[in-house]
Parts: sequence; C-alpha cells; structure tokens
Amino acid sequence: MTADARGLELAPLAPPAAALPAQSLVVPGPAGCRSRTGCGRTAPVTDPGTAARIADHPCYSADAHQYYARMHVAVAPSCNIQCNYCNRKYDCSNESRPGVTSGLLTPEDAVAKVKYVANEIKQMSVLGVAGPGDPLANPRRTFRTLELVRRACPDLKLCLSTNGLRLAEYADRIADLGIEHVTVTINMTDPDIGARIYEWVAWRGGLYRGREAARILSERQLEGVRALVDRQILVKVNSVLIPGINDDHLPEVSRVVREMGVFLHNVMPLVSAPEHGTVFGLAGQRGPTPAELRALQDRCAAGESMSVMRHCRQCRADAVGLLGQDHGEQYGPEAYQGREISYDLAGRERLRAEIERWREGAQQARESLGINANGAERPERVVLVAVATKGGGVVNQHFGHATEFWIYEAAEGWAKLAQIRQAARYCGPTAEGTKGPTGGDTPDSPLDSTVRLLSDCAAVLCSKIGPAPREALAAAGIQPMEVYDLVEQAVAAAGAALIRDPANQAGPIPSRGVTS
Ligand code: CLF
Ligand code: SF4
Repeated sequence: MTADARGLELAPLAPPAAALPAQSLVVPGPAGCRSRTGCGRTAPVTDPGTAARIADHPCYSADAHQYYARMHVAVAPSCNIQCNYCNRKYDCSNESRPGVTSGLLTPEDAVAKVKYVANEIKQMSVLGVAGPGDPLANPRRTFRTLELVRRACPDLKLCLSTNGLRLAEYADRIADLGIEHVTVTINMTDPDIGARIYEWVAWRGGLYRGREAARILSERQLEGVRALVDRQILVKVNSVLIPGINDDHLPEVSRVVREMGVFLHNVMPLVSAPEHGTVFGLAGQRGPTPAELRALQDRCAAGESMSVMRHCRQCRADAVGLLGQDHGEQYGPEAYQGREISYDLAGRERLRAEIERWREGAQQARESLGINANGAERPERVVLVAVATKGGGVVNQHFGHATEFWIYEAAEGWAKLAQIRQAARYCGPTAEGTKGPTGGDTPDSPLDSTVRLLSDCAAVLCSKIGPAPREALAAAGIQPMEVYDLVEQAVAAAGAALIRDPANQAGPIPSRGVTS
C-alpha cells in the first residue's frame, strides 16, 4: 500500500507487478477459482480504440475505477432547469450527491487547484466539470476552465456532465476541445413522466412548466446526444431512479439511448430526505432500495449489448480522489492560490506506468488461473458476496473500516460487480449512522445497519474482522471470510465454495442471494 505526501491511502502499487510472480498476488486466498468475467461491465468492449479511451477512466471502466481517480472542479453555479431532487445547496460537506459542493472556483483558481492535486494524486486521470449547476448553463466559466486545464495538464482526460438542454449548440466546441467523455442526465423520454420530475425549464427566454417543459428538455437532450455520437464522443447517460415515477419507464430510456449509440447507462438511486429541502425530499418521495436498484439495472442491461454502470458513487461537484473518496477539503485555496505550480508530467507518467505494470501482472495472474475478463455466460446459480476493499483490485480492508461494500455475483468462474453499497464505518471515531443507497439515516448502530445492508449476501470478504461483527454477521447467516487476494479471484472462489457446500444446498444460502 502506498501513501501520497498528504497521507492518502491509494491503491497498492508496489511492488510493480512485473517483479511479482503471478502466484504471489494470491496471498492466503482460496485456491483454484476460475473467474471468467471482470467486474462491472456487462458488455465487452471489442474495439481497441474505444478500449484505449476508457482504459483509465474510472467511470467508464469498472476495472479502471480500482486504480484511477477523478477530480471535479465546481465552476458552474447556475442551472437552466429545476429538477425536483436538487437545490444546489452549498457548504454541506456531509452530503454526497450531485449538485452539492463546498464552494465555487474561478477558472483560474480551478486550473491551479487541478495542477496542485494532479501532482499530489498522480493516479488522477480525469478532470470533470459537473456542477454544482449545469456546466453548459455556465458556458464561459466551463469552457475557460477546460481550455486552461487542457493547456496546463495535457495528460488529463476532460469530462463533462450536463442536463443536455444546451448540448447540441456546444457539440462542436466540446469536440474541438478534445473532450471525449460526456454524461447526459436523461430521466425520461416521455413528457408526462418528465412533468413529475422537473419544476421548470428555461429555454430561449421563456420559462416552461409541466409537460411542455419536459418535452422541450427531452427533445434537446436527444438532439444533443445525437450530435455527440456523430462526433465520436463517448456518451454516458445517467438516469435517476425515482420509484413510482420513472422506474417502469427507464428500460425504455435505456433502449432509446442505446439505439442512438450511447456507450454506457448509469441508473442511480434517488437521494432524497426532508433535510435536503428538495421538492421530492419535502414531499416524502423515497429512493429505491438496493434490491430495487439492482433489479432495474438488470432490466436495463437484459440481453443487450450496452453496458450498465454499477459502480457510480454519485459524486459531489467538487469531489477529489478514487470514486467513493472525497478528499476535496484537504486541498483548500491556501495550497494553490497565488502560487506558481509546475506540473509534474514526468512523475505522473512514471506512476501511470507502474499502475499499468500492476494491472498487467494482475491480468496475467487471472489468466494463469483461466480467467477471461469478458464474455462469459452467467452461471445457473450465483450467490451475492460483499467485499471490503480500498482499491487496487485487492480485498484489502478491515471490515470495521469499510465505508462501502462492493457487492458481487459469485460462482465458480464468475465474479460480476452488481452494486456498491455505502455503509457506516463500524470502528473508529467517525462511526456514524448509515447513509445507505436510499440516503436515509438510520437510528441503529453502525454494525446493525451494516448487517442489515448486507442481509441478502451469503458472505463478506475482508482482510480482517473482529469477534463482535463476526458473531453478528454469523447470527444473520452471513459468513465472514478473512482473505487477502485479488478481488475477482476471491469472489469466484468464495462463490464456488458457498454453492458447493452441502450445508448450503437446502440451508440459508438459497434465501441469501442464490438466484438461477
Ligand atoms: Fe466526473 Fe461524471 Fe466524468 Fe466521472 S463522475 S463528470 S463521468 S469524471 Fe462517475 Fe461520479 Fe458517478 Fe458521475 S462516479 S457521479 S458517473
Ligand atoms: Fe440540479 Fe443538475 Fe437538475 Fe440543474 S440539472 S437542477 S444542477 S440536478
């Protein structure tokens, strides 16, 4: 495990994989597993050019998200629509949802901060503008920032996330800047459904409400997506799953955008609580349960070639670090404002080479055990297994330190990332109530919350676990397993063992996530 100058725990990059015999990656994990799939992707990327474009993008590649970080700069304050799940609240560092940020940056401060952070977190491969308003409702600030970053940090990928209302008119500018990854949030293609999601849309000097607002927005969004796909930009569509409003409609959205050439669909849970002060929060609109979210993601992916993203963390507009980490507040203006910062391109390239050697070694280790990253058929029976990891592709986290669990479908030769679930940290001073996928705080202890969060899992894989949580999990029928191993190998081996175990054939396992 390496740590950067500010003590962040980053991925385990040393020793480089080239110097590491494949077998030594498998520390004391269960032997003999044969996973045929990598994590996350539901469709293989066969085009080498596309594979190269997503290889180090933590959102477009589930594998990359174990190694590479992203950074957002909050330069775009205004918005031209009003979603019922957003109020663009500032100074709320305990919240982690789109549109929330601790402060605004000027383009000049943003590029200084990016240079500083990129030198500190050399795994940072992507710079995104994602709010706190809509980047394209603030075109001057957004494009000025992206132009400055493009010049100062030539190895960074540029990324943009927008509601799509003004996308078509900026498609050429986006392409000219070399922005290859754009996210459009599309929650509906049916204006009647949209009328329940949007309060108003500001378009060409008019303020529209209800069905007409949703019709304008939807038409502009699809026009914008078409313009980007025509320019070979990789488009990801984000959709917020709002139970009772667009849940039955999202598979249709998925179909429509897939036919237009969208690369990836990310269905995210509505984050809604009264204290957020949003229309949905105040109205008591609930978010989906983890099971509802997973079922909907499966429906969107069913039998089709478009990938569905399973590892989104619904980042803040000023997020910094690996997905799931928010180190933004560690990089305040005193670190970068008014300073001459030289960009350490050579140092970044050295670290990137090290990461890629590690990934190559991990891949060789998987292949030596018969692992193929893509294209396998789903086995007849799978079991859900939770993993505690700090990244780097390894089960390497203490159960009590986990603030999220990666939920995998597991079986012999099968390790497919199904979901990320946020948890309360059980050990240590920051233990607090759970902020689960529904966003609601729960009054019970962090351990109780976590056991409930994992109640559909057959096992938890972690590097270490204490006696109290071990007992609590076992009492709930969840097997704690201590392991230090590559994630996919450990998951597949655990799945095989759990499904094979005669004690599980008629016991608790079928009710714990075994599906057929
Ligand atoms: Fe940021 Fe978005 Fe680019 Fe990623 S996030 S602008 S595509 S670099 Fe990623 Fe965060 Fe999910 Fe967004 S995990 S909220 S999907
Ligand atoms: Fe908020 Fe984004 Fe919706 Fe604008 S488009 S209201 S910033 S969630």
